[in-house]
Amino acid sequence: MIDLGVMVPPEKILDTAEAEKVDIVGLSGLITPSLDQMVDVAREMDRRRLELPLMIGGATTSRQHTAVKIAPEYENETVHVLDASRVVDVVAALIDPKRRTALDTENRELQERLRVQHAEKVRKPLLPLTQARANRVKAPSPDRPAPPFIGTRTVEPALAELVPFIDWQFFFHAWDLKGKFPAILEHPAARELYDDAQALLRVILQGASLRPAGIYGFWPAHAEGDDVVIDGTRFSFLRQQAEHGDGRPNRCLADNVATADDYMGAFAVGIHGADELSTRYEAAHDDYSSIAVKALADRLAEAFAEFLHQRVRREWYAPDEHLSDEDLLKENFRGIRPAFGYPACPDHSEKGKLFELLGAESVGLSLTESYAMMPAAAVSGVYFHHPQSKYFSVGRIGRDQLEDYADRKGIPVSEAERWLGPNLP
Ligand code: B12
Repeated sequence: MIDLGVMVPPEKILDTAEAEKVDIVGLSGLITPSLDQMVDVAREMDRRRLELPLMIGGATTSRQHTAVKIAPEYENETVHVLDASRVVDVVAALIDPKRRTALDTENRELQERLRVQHAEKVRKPLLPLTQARANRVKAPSPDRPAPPFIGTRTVEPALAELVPFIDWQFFFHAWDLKGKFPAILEHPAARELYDDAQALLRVILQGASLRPAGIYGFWPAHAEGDDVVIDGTRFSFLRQQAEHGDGRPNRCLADNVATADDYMGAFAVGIHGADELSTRYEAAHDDYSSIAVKALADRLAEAFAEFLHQRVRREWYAPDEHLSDEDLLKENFRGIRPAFGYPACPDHSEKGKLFELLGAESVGLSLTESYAMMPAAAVSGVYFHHPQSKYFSVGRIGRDQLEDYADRKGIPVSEAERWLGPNLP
């Protein structure tokens, strides 16, 4: 297997595939912008008349997306592989001429069914944007607590402070072990992994080889339609347009902020040093620790976001908040911290404004041109204090909202289409 790494341009992937005479090309996508690039790779494979199967995987991909958007661009096998444990079987089939034909037939039938299903879903009418807006969440927050300060502050906790906030359940996901923590530890493989991770964590804590650094802030804010305006920065949000038919509102994150005299917060946190440490283990031929370091750094980044959210709630509006670990994990507290890219605010490109507002570079965080954050173990987002604020999925939006959104952001509709791909038919 030739691992080309992350954020590799299509030309390099395909030039390597041709030069090395590989049997199969595999693409992995973590966040939405990579989905479009997968379509580009498929198109380019078609243009080059390659005959290699194309395999698609990664957290942000799906069978539907592969069937509807990627497979139609490439004449040969385009297979979505749900998880890595299936990959050996799929590859074995793809390099065996007889099994390859059978797999291809089955895969094409499946993808055709998925396209039909998709077409049916898309036919379901949406509410016009004006009507969706009229069905907004109308209850304003009973109070608009003043934040502890206006502007930004850096935050550099000791690693040990973040450890209690680690949600171990997701750590096991990285190894495809699914189950609730701590019950999952009854599984011998999970127990072994957990013990190894604890040992590695001790080494990391002693050597201080990973370094947390973040920045957060609060500003006076007000909502203007589906935008929230802060200090000259306009964050544009999207509104659900599905016709729920059961009295539920059509949610938009901007509804959490009042039209005057309110506040909003923001944050960006990262764990530095994971790539360096992981490369050192790799050089010592210890792939297991190399992967474990990255998985731990990811958990610590998420733990950092939880740690900071708790501090923010206590500083801002819940000084007496003391939650059990369970309530903390279940998020039984006031306020949310949605991150751009999550289903409630799917446009990754809003991170550009967020980083500028926060001055996130000052703590060593940066954005790639497709708005992935560096270092990889990083989380950023906004804070809402509204007691009824909650996470939701925007889902499919109509052409009217797409055009309105592009207009609000001052970008061409074609560009908005690119960022909102998964929310469009
Ligand atoms: C861990 C995680 C993180 C970690 C690590 C991220 C990283 N750099 O790797 C942290 C906490 C840092 C993080 C941050 C963010 N995340 Co995140 N994260 C996840 C999470 C929970 C799991 C992803 C994961 O690593 N799983 C473990 C790996 C091994 O699984 P996997 O990627 O699915 O891959 C498996 C299969 O797909 C398959 N596979 C993968 N690739 C390939 C390739 C081939 C060829 C084949 C055959 C198979 C295959 O094999 C793997 C094993 O079975 C997902 C949600 C979820 N449950 O999937 C969100 C998720 C990926 N994150 C998301 C988002 C939005 C973000 C942020 C942008 C949020 C933010 N604004 O801060 C940032 C971005 C970070 C950055 N650097 O830019 C969204 C992406 C949505 C989207 N459509 O874009 C998700 C889907 C959550 C959600 N539902 O909204 N995240």
